[in-house]
Amino acid sequence: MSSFRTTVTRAGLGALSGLLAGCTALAVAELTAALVRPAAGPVTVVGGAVIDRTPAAVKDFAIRTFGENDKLVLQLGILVLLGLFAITLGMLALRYRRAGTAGVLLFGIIGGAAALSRPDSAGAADVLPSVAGAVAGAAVLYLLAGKAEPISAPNPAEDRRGGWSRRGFLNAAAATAAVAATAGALGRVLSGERGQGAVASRKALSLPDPASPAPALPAGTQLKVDGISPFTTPVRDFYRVDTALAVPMVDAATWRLRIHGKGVTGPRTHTLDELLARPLIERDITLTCVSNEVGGPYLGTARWLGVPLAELLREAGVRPPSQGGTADQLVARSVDGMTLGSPVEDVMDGRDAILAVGMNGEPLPFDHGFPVRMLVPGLYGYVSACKWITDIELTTFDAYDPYWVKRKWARRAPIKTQARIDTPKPFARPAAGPVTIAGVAWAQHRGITRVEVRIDEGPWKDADLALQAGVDTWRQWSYPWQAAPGGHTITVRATDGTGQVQTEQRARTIPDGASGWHSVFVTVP
Ligand SMILES: Nc1nc2c(c(=O)[nH]1)N[C@H]1C(S)=C(S)[C@@H](COP(=O)(O)O)O[C@H]1N2
Ligand SMILES: [Mo]
Repeated sequence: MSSFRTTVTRAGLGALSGLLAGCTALAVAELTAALVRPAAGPVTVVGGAVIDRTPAAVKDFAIRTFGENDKLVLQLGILVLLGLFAITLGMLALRYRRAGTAGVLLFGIIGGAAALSRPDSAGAADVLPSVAGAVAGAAVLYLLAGKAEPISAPNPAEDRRGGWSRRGFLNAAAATAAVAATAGALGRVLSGERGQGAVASRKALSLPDPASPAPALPAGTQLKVDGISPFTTPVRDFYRVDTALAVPMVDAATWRLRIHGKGVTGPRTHTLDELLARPLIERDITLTCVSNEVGGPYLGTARWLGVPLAELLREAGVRPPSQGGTADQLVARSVDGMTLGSPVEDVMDGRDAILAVGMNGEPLPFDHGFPVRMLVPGLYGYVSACKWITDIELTTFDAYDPYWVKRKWARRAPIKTQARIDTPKPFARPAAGPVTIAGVAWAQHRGITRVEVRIDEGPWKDADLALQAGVDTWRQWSYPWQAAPGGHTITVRATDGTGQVQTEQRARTIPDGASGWHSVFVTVP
């Protein structure tokens, strides 16, 4: 009985020691990261390494299942796993003090290796947080495991429960918890301060007026239908897709963009002020993610303000392949090491490829790439829309595969023609009688010329089209339906500016974007 209780108590002590050691390790690591390199926190680097090694299909599943919470789920998963390992090591340490302690150090090595494997790794400095954390965690575990040893000296009964010194252990545990909490809080404050410079630089930024403003949207671009996506997506509703576990906080004052590589006769480095001093253009452009399923949410339209990219390239001596240029791929690189490759021909063919500084009238939000991101109308985001851009290298498709291409996504990915039903929602129960079916259709840089709706297996009927703002944006549509009682399948398809009807052929998002018709099932009671 008593020996059973002793066993349980000792297991609990081990678990507690392990958890405290784990918390200390994490807190010290995050504090060190805040001091030397915020991007090298252990959860960030391990999470980043996991993201980079996740097979495309699993990543696709994660985006589908957890949506924009995918990163939160990953981070929580890492913390839970770490917690379980810490508990195990703690219990091990009570029996084998050295082995348990060494286990904690092993985690430091894993964290350090993960940090070094990051594309934006700055080398040795990135290893420091994990190593410092592991050493602190190991020390704590060694200490606590010692305190939880059975003590042999005779002692007053109140000081002994099941053979261990209760007071000694509890004091040490409390001290450890206090140290971990302080280190963690300090790390928080420091990394918060790090971002302050970037936040201040964004606040101080006043966007110049565009030399070429976007035309005012004609009233007919926006249909008056409840439940339809607004033509311009508010920033707070704009989808976000990226691999950044910690959103890069870039200070506009120190930001630079370098343009170099094959066929560049005059390599350049631009500051933000230099870009802002140039004539800016303002354009409505619909951005779409290649991970968007048929009917999915990963697209949005914003009014972007920025520098025409082709002009910058021409000034640097770049020519498109059709004019004898030797580079056919433009690789954009972000401050966090992401690489995205676009065809030079597309960027320079006269379309509004831009380095954007503004989104819907405000400086780019940090989530969407502050201070500067790239956009190329007509191409999926992963081959064009580099956020937090800092480097443009001219190269060839033969010579270099950017991040997603290394992971089996297509080298070239023009956006596929798609239509989406926004209302009614799937499994809605609209009353019999007039029901307005409505949504958006997109085929960026080709435009939308027709949208058709089909009820059940009936004939295709033309939907009413909103005015087309331009070939680079989506177009709203609506269809007046007389709903009869029963279950109905509503299907939609679009035709693009080249006369091509949207294919019925179902394709997965991998490797170059989903295709097929969107349909919604509703029940009319
Ligand atoms: N630096 C960086 N830029 C990036 C990405 C990224 O992971 N890192 N993701 C790309 C992808 S896949 C898309 S769809 C768009 C999404 O832009 P948004 O988050 O502003 O909507 O950004 C692109 N630019
Ligand atoms: Mo994307």
